[in-house]
Amino acid sequence: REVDDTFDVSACVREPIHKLGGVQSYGALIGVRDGKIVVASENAGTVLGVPEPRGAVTRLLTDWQMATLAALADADTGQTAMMPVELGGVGSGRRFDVTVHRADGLLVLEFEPASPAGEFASAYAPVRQALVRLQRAGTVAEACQEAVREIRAITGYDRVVAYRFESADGPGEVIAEEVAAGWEPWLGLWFPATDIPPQARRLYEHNWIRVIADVEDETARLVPEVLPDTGEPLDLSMSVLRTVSDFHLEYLRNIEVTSSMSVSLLSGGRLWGLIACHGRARKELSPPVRSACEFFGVALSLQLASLREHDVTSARERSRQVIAGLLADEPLQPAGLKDLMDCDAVLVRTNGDLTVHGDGLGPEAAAALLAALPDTVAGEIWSSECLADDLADMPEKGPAGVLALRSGAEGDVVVWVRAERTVARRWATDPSRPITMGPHGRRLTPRGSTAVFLASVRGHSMPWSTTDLVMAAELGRAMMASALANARRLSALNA
Ligand code: BLA
Repeated sequence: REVDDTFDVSACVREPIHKLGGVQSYGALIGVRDGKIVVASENAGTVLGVPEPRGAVTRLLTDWQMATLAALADADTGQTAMMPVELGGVGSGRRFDVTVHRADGLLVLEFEPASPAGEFASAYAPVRQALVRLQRAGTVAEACQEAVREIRAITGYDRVVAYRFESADGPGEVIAEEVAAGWEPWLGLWFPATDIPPQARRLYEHNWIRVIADVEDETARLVPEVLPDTGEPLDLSMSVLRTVSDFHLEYLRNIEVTSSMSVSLLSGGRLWGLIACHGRARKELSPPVRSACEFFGVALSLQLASLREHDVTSARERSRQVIAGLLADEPLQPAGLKDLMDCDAVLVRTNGDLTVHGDGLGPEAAAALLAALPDTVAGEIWSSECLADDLADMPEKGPAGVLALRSGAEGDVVVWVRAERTVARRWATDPSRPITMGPHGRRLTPRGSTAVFLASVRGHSMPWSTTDLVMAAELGRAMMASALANARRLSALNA
């Protein structure tokens, strides 16, 4: 008898992963308001080595320590604030690394076993050297490769990959990897969008690092379960010990991973990708090493931004020369426009006349496509690599991608089109099938390389590159300038 083992992904998307009401049990959390402990993880007494921490926080920490921690929480450095602390009152002499932030009007303190003295310095030195190497990287791939090598060296995880999203909520590709011998290589593999639900992606834009020490850990629940004033569990968005979604734990078990860490890579405040790390054994990263990784993620994000900037500048320089040659011919030659970038056809409409140059698009289909494109102002470009997703009234048999430049007033337009891409992607799992139970639970496992699933990308063209977009924008600028110059010449003649 067939068992229906398919799984409803919408459950995932709705899960409030920032309010699961618990922390990983290797550390303890307390939340303080007006000097009183309002909430604590059930293991706080055990971890801190004191009787149930309730009531006044001064029984644990001195006023001076609390003031310093509060100042740290408010310092707004953009990174996790942490300091070594020796307990003052009961439990005097016990040492912890305390990470601090504010949430729901509470000062939230997270205690982890003190890291060995000097660990910060020893984690920081290699990071400084790695930053220099990172800055020398000339491409995104090189920078990511340097980053995964470095993060693996400072943490010792078995697998470290750089994972880049195709779009904010889309699937992604492993673009760099450092992996222990005997682990299956993931470089070049695509993973479906559902592997990381949208609310997790939003969370990772604010909290840049998460460590899962042990997938078999028993969560330490927060007491009380809900805060009296909000009626909801404490918001753990910025917590470092936050307990993890069961769905994700099952995913990790299915790929035979016990510990993990991921660091956000951001571009303009949006999640661009992740450095994802996996370990076969349990692993608690000490706060100094965790901070070093977080810092490295920020540095890599900045380097990626500067590389993109550099790509844009050099594309702009190259395009100016090509475009100057193109505009020397009057009127503009469609063949020349088509050669500007890799495409299947180009449509040009000037003064109401439509020319199609290239393959795969008849005059009627071309006119239907132009009618469906959104209105933009002259000089502006609009692009899509999946018209079926991006256009409300997508004509029946159109191309998959377009790059449109409104080249003047009166509906003048240049449109480059691309057909559906034929290059297949290598998926770690069949993206078109429903999610089913893996050996340990509800998740298809990304399996061995023999099981890699090749699928063409339905409805998508090859993406438009930065160079393509810059080329079109520069052309728009040059055409406007030359139109303006012509108009001036005409009015001078008429005068
Ligand atoms: C979280 N999923 C994650 C995270 C990663 C992935 C990196 C971040 C947490 C972490 O650091 O471990 C997925 N890991 C990957 C991918 C690669 C990798 C794609 O190494 C490829 C290189 N996951 C599912 C399904 C659901 C799901 C079907 O596959 C929903 C039912 C949920 N994934 C899910 C949730 C989280 C998550 C809820 C958030 C976990 C948390 O932060 O609490």
